[in-house]
Amino acid sequence: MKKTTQKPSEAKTSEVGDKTKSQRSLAPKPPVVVVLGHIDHGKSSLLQSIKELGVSITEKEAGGITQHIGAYQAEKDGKKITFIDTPGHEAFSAMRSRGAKVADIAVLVIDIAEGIKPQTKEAISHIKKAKIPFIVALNKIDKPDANPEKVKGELQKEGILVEDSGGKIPQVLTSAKTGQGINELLELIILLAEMENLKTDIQKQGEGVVIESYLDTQRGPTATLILSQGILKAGDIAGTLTAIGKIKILENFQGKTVEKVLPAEPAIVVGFEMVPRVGENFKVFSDIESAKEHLQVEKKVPALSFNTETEVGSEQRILNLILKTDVLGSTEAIEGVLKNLPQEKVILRILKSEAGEINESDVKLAKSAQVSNKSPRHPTGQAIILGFRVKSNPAARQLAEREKIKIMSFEIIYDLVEEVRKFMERIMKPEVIRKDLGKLKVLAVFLTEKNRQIIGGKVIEGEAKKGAQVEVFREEALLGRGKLINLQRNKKDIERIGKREECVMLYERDARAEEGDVLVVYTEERRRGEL
Ligand SMILES: Nc1nc2c(ncn2[C@@H]2O[C@H](COP(=O)(O)OP(=O)(O)OP(=O)(O)O)[C@@H](O)[C@H]2O)c(=O)[nH]1
Ligand SMILES: [Mg+2]
Repeated sequence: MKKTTQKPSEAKTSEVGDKTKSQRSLAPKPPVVVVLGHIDHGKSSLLQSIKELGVSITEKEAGGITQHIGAYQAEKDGKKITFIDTPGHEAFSAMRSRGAKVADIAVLVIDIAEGIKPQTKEAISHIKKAKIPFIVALNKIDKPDANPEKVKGELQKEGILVEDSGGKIPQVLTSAKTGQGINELLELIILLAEMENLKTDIQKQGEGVVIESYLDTQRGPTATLILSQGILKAGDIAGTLTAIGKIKILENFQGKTVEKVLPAEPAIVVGFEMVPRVGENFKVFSDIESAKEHLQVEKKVPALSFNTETEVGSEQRILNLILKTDVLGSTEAIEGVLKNLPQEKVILRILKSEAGEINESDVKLAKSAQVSNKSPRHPTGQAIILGFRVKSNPAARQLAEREKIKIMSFEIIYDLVEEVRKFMERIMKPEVIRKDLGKLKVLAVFLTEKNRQIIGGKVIEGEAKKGAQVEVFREEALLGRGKLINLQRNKKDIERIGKREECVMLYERDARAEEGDVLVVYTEERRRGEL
């Protein structure tokens, strides 16, 4: 790898301006490495193969799909590296972008048999925006159809010249399956980190980013933080723009209680009074008052829910949703995909979306939405509760059963979105397709009851069919509509009758037909619409 890969090192170290004061406390900082790439290209598997470094990195994932940012620390030859695993599913763009923002270095993982895919391109743009150096890992080199040259060509089209093609971006051929290239990848990361000369000031006020957060039912608001400078200790007061609190529990990424964490060490923190938002910066404050001030001064945070006040057209229906997820990152990702579902015919209205298990108040909210929203435009008042990787507590389940509120739980984001789509289609107004069959002239009316008539008629155009709809016209004017309940010819029931034939009809109607009227016969087919 050539030295030119380097970018100015100050950009990622803490502060440049007050060097003289802080130079003495500058300490080397382990690199934070974000692993990015298209879904299933092997990001988590690569991290899994790094576990020889003494750390088990991947947890069990639903369907083998990463739906979280996972932060882990590994060690190679006594040097620490922090890895951030990101999901490759298209829904998690925000997580990928955030991952790139907090990292010093990126690893772009590409399945060498598949080549560049949409989320590979997206990852490239996040890396470029974050202006961080990166390494291309051409993964799955063990596959028989691996074609490094083709992928390098594709990379070139994206403006990425790897070293093998005479460029400056280091690349490595890897296989998470055989372990090939893993050591080389780690060495490249360490080399790149050394060239970056990553330094941090640990005497400064602790500062960093919230990379994940959720509400733990037992422990309360819980967040995963990564420090960029300073030290974070148990008992410290920490604050973001939306949440403050005293750190009651401080754990490392393995869930072990620790006294303090240093920059680049992922920390799990319990003690915030509210769940902080993912992606927010946090700071350590000397006292709760200054943390509160920070909270009040910059409290401009965009609301999470959407479509709460949408204008509803008469042809549109509404589906009310309550979304409960494991972590706020998931909430954000799911809202993102739901927003992208076509909503011309059915509007999604998210009444509430938050991290935490499904409880009774969610069911009550769903119930009240059903009752208060019932209207011709919203005939069912439908409100459903969607759980993503969370449980519903027993009381909530019982109440939901009693109140007939649907709770659905999912482990995989695709499944959730598909189910919502199906639900939307189910409550959509069906499309009515009219097919004109023919015309009949009324020759005689034999019997007239309250809303039925027995009529004799002749087909003057097309045909008529038992069960078909009719419109009654008198001198071009539409009088009303009805239905052909029965058809008879020569006193025998028949199914249909053709042109110029005569028949006797049992007609059920809202308009009384007379001799000389014309009946237009048609059928209506109701089709479940598509979004
Ligand atoms: N043959 C082969 N298969 C691999 C390799 N790396 C990963 N896989 C397989 O590819 C599939 C996806 O791997 P993951 O590690 O879950 O991919 P990912 O990029 O983390 O996927 P997301 O997190 O969902 O974006 C799994 O079935 C792995 O076993 C490799 O080097 N060689
Ligand atoms: Mg993964």
